[in-house]
Amino acid sequence: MKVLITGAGGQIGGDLASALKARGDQVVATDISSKPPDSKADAWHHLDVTDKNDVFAMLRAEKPDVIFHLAAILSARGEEIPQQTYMVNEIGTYHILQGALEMGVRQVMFTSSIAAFGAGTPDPTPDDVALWPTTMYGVTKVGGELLGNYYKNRYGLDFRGVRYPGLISASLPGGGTSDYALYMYVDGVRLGAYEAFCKPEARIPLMYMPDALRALIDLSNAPKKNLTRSIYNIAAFSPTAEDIANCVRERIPGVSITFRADPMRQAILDSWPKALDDQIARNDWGWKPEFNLQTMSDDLIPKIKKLLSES
Ligand code: VAH
Repeated sequence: MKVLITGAGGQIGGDLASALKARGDQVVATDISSKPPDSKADAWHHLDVTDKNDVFAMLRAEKPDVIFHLAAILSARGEEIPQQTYMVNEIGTYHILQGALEMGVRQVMFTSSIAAFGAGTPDPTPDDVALWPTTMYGVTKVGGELLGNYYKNRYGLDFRGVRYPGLISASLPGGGTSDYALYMYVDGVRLGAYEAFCKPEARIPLMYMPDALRALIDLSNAPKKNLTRSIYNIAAFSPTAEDIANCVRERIPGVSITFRADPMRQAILDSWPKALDDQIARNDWGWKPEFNLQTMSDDLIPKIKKLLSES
């Protein structure tokens, strides 16, 4: 099967390309950035999703069976450039959906986020609550969910997606508010110290990248008749920032992890759910995480050491 990834240069994209290659797909990676040296994709093309002609020409030329649409500016960076974030995230998603429809792409996979939720949701937060995000990133994720669902209901496009927690992987952080968690590991290894931009008690849903990739691929493969909705909550664990710091301290002797909350980013974290109810994903397509905070930490730290030794 031929798959096309947008935003392939981001945190998810590189690992997703490797996972799709491993299952035998032909992988066309696209991004506004240049191909990373370790990319496993079969092809890499420059693609600006805000340029409709660019998107349509790419889809016409490549004719993918499935698009994994990852291209987005994340929450914290998005608050610095909200108008550009709208163009990339919202208008870019419209171009992908309309292009998929016109070029006969079989399926579009969409990566939404816990950022689609606003403050005051139930704990744990179910799939269907009022969505009042406080970030432009969150607004565009809600918009993408609703637009994709429209294309599914109006035109029959096979549109599916997950609401990702904060994702943690052996990669360098990229403008996300959930990156305080990843920085604890990366700077803990790199510098032996990290001052987190959140409070010790900050708590949001988090997930290890191998679980995140498996969720997206399993949902893509799930029989359509089993699915009761387009977009699904998926969850793994919801530790406090202090819990994560203790995990790192147990594994990196002498590491210093301290806290100095940045009001803007702490406010974003406070607006997100503390935990998700993902029972519908478990019922519809058998979702179940395999990593918890401890097993993730055991697997992640050696991978970060290898990543930093090679950079
Ligand atoms: C962000 N990593 O921080 C992303 C994610 C749940 C947060 O969507 O913006």
